[in-house]
Amino acid sequence: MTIMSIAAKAAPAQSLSKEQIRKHFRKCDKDGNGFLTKQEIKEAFDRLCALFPAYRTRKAIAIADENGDGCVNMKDHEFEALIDYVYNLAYTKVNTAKRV
Ligand SMILES: [Ca+2]
Ligand SMILES: [Ca+2]
Repeated sequence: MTIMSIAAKAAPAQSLSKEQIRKHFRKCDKDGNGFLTKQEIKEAFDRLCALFPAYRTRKAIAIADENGDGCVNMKDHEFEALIDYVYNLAYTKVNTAKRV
């Protein structure tokens, strides 16, 4: 038995795919301006049921915001850096009902 199959058995909940995460963050661009602000990203983490959404938001911006404007540009690779970061955290669900 490989390590991967043991890990899969121990964690029955499937983590979100990159495509699911992308969709989720696109939805969180509330004003549709193509940039995710700190507030929009925090809401996205809230909906992923993150334990420390404010901390995650700071980290995500530190990693993804290459030009330092405080937002993640969804039209260039800042967005992909954000998706990679979130993907590696292996969230398993998006809470669409919760009001934040
Ligand atoms: Ca926006
Ligand atoms: Ca930026």
